[in-house]
Amino acid sequence: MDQVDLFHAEPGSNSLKVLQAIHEKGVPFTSHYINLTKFEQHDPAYLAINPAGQVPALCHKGRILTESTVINEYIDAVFDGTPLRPSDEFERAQMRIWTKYVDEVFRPALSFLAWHRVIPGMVASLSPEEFEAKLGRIPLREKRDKWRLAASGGFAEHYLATWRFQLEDTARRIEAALAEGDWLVGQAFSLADIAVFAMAISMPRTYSEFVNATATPRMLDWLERMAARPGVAAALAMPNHSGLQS
Ligand SMILES: N[C@@H](CCC(=O)N[C@@H](CS)C(=O)NCC(=O)O)C(=O)O
Repeated sequence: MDQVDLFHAEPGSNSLKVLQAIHEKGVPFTSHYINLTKFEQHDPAYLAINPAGQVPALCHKGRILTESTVINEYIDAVFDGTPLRPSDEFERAQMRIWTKYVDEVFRPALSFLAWHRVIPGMVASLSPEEFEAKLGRIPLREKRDKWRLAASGGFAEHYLATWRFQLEDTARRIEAALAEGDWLVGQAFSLADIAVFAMAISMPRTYSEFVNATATPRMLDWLERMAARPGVAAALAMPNHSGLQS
């Protein structure tokens, strides 16, 4: 089997998404760790790999792919091993509805709320000049705006309430899907489980008010079954150099 190079951060969020697919498929890979707390994603050497300055990025046969959802479909299409996409086209579409939802709703809501908690503290340790210098290295304008907003006292309550509602609604959707079977789509583990798990893993800890044994028993059981899968367990066991938790 060909080998790939994977540029990634801790086993959390979008990096965990791709690490799970790689380990589940058994794809041989070289790990290139990018330390986000040291802003290594904005180093010129990494920007040459992904000009957006974000992880993960995959290199296969000298060609680079970005976007975790797209990378995972590519890995499943190109490499042998357990299929991670349903063969039935309707179920495959259902899988994509989950991965699209993760990218467009679930992950942004989680991410904005985490920024709201963490960024003001990080920025407080920088002088205004250091802050501007860090911002100047960020290639994506929306990322620079997100930093500025989070640093200037945080996001408006209206947005915070919307993101909290979206997370609670996500927990309800996961619980409802798992009433139909052991996995999110059809009767088999798929990229839908991988994408949702990468984001939901920390929710029993960070959002215990609505992810708990009373409100979401099936989701808790699914999180445990996911973490016990050998491929997922191997992804979770990847080093966490910075101590960041997803
Ligand atoms: N749409 C991209 C998003 C990638 C992304 O947001 N990566 C985060 C880590 S989970 C990152 O690199 N953050 C650092 C930064 O943007 O400076 C994907 O799915 O791969």
